[in-house]
Amino acid sequence: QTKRSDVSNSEYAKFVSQEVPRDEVSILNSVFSHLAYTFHKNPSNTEAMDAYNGIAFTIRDRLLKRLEDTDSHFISINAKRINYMSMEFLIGRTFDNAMLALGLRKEYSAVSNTLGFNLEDLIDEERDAALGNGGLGRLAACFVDSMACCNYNGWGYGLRYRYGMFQQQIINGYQVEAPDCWMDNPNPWEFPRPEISYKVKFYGNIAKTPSTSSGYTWENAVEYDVMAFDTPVPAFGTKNVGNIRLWSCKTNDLFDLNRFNAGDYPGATGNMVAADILTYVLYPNDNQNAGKELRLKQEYMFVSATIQDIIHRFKLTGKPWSEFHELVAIQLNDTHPTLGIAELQRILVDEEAMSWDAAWDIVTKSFAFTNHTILPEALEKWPVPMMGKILPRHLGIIFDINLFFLQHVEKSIPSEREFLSRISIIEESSPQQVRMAYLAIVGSHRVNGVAQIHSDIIKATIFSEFVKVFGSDKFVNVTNGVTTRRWVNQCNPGLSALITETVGDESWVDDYPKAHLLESRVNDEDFRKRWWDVKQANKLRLATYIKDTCGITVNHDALFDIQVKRIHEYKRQLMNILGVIHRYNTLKKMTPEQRQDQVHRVIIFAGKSASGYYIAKLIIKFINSVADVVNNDKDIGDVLKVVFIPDYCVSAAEVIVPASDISQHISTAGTEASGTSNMKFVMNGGLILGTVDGANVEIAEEVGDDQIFMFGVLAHEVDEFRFNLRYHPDPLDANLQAVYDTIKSGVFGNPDEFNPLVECSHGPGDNYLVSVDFASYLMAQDAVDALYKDRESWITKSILCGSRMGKFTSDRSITDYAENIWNIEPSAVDA
Ligand code: B1N
Repeated sequence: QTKRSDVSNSEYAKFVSQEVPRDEVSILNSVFSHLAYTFHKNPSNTEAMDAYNGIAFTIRDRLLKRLEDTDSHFISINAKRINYMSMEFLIGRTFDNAMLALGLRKEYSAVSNTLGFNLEDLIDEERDAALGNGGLGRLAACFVDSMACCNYNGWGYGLRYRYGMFQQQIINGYQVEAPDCWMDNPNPWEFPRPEISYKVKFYGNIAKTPSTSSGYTWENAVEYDVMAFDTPVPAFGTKNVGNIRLWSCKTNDLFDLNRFNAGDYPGATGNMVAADILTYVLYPNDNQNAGKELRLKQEYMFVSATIQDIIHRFKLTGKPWSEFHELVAIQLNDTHPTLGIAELQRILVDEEAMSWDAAWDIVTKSFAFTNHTILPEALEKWPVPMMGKILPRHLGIIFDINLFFLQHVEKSIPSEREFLSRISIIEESSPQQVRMAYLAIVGSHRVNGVAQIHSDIIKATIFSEFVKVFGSDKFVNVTNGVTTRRWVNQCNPGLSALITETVGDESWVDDYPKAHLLESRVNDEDFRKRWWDVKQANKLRLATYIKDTCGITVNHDALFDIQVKRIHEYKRQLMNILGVIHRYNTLKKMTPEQRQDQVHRVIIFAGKSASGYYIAKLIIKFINSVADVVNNDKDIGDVLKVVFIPDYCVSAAEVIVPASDISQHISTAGTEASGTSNMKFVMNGGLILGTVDGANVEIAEEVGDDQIFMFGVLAHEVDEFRFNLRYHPDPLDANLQAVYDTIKSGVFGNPDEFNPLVECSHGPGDNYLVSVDFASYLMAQDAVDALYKDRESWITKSILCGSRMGKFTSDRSITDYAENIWNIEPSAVDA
């Protein structure tokens, strides 16, 4: 029992109920106070990093106050809470975002000037919180932002990795990975909560015992204390503040003093390291399942602490278990947190003395599951022996869940053994495997895909048998979205000013469909010129960034053609660079006069490869080798430049996205579940060149087919083309053959090195249909050139695109989830 002083009705209570002052003088004083007393600085030794810290801590004070108020508000009205469980939160920087959300950016700009610094420079002092790989992690961050902005009671739950997404260096054209030591600096945005901790167990065995209602206990397990760290999420246009609760182990009491005294230092710290290492690193795989034992432990540690915390908070309401699902919704961001289903069931039957059926009813009413990919290599499966060793009780529970599920199926639809083995949660391979997606479907009341085409595909393919079992209504679509706070208002001040002027105020920032008003100005000469100028200024900003990071000078008057995303065969960066070689060949054949007549292009790549993904890494090297040749070719000059920007991350994206004329989203049809950068680029007035895949389809519906460059085979044709490539290949496209000849000539370096790329882009090795789509890709690129020469038409399309993206804000996605899956209502703190 902890001793508590009774401070209710005291001066203390009065103090915390006050608004934190918002005027410049008070802010400046609080900055001075943090500099002097939090950071031990004085006027003669305050550097940019210190100024950033001092200022950030005053923002932190203001956020914390709002976080407390938000929490008390939702507790006082017994609001249902969304628990968004995600192994990844790709947050990026918080400083600028928070100032904008608090509506204090002007004040802070003045304060930093008083300290002798430019606010923009201080913004660059912050390191990204890169606790995610790509789209899936960034989506989670956008969703927490939107839950807060839309006044929903929603928290993110995740892991506090010591090393986030690795830093990518490019050395001799190759990707080299370095650890992301993002915790080296003080982190103003996190609050350690040592008072919030839970025991998480691994290993041990199951014993039969009459003392629990289930008749089982989990014994002889290794136990760790897992502790919470809270990261408040600033929200624009409301006093509500969101929260991301991240877990890591407490390790101090695992130190073995006796071994230390005996001189056995590794032994003395062995248990500490074993606990600490659980949250050392984010696995750097996007759309790939490495299947490592440590990853399974991470998943369970995350899930167990989160479910215990959810139960703890539920119990504080004093409500009966039967109302659990009315107060709690749990969203699984892909299968990574799926063990939560078994964990909640375990706690209810083993520790809360509930019957299996009553517990299962609660579980299935609370959980919902989002699928983000159909790539087979990404679908999580865990070997039964591995799970049995680490989580013996959960494995037993999963077998029981499966047993009852299969019995139910047998009863409701007369089925053959074959059918049962196809839908079984346990795959009968050797060793047996637990199919996590199937467990997630069986344990959830809703399953959703992330764009219409993707939701249709999962129902027709990987989950089709489950549609037969559960009916079609369990499977829904929620098209992804992105937060306009970060991806328009923060990253593109020039465009934001134009929208604000058009709308009349800043209300569009959290009501993005209002941006459609831009369309009314499409024929206004002055507006069109300013629209163009904003884009040119953003391109100049990116050109400077490219100069700083790559040492390459590019002309910002050229067409900026951008493909930035994780490097993956299905995303087809390879097709892009093969197209660049074709362009290079074509230019080389021209006279200097003809060349100067061509649209000048800067082709920009960025993105990380998983560290063990050989072909993806080779693609990076290949892009850099081609870039070297093209950029140093005197004949070519400014007509074509190729750039690979290293270390793509959220803060780099904030510079890159507003600067595109065209961006490429060219995955093989049916492979990209949604994509979210496509939305960001178009919101910022960029056009897109894309395949009929993911959210491209819905973007085209919204902005109009004429506004978008689409090409390539359709999803339903892919299998047939694959089959033909294998057994009845067409002769190779002449342009592609010429590109291969150039590679084989050795101009880009040793052709043997790049031969695997030739082999996987045509014939039976061409799994992603590069050779099939190549001709139509080049035609689409020609159409891009033609339109860019007609500047007025280009500007019109750009404005129409920018104005018609209202659907793709994550506020809309979150409202869809709230209404169709979570069944919750918003409530504002100050309402
Ligand atoms: O999720 C994004 C989508 O917009 C993208 O299309 C999709 O590729 C991405 C295992 C994944 N799907 N699967 C992953 C990430 C990490 C991991 O360990 C799979 N990421 C996506 C948001 O819906």
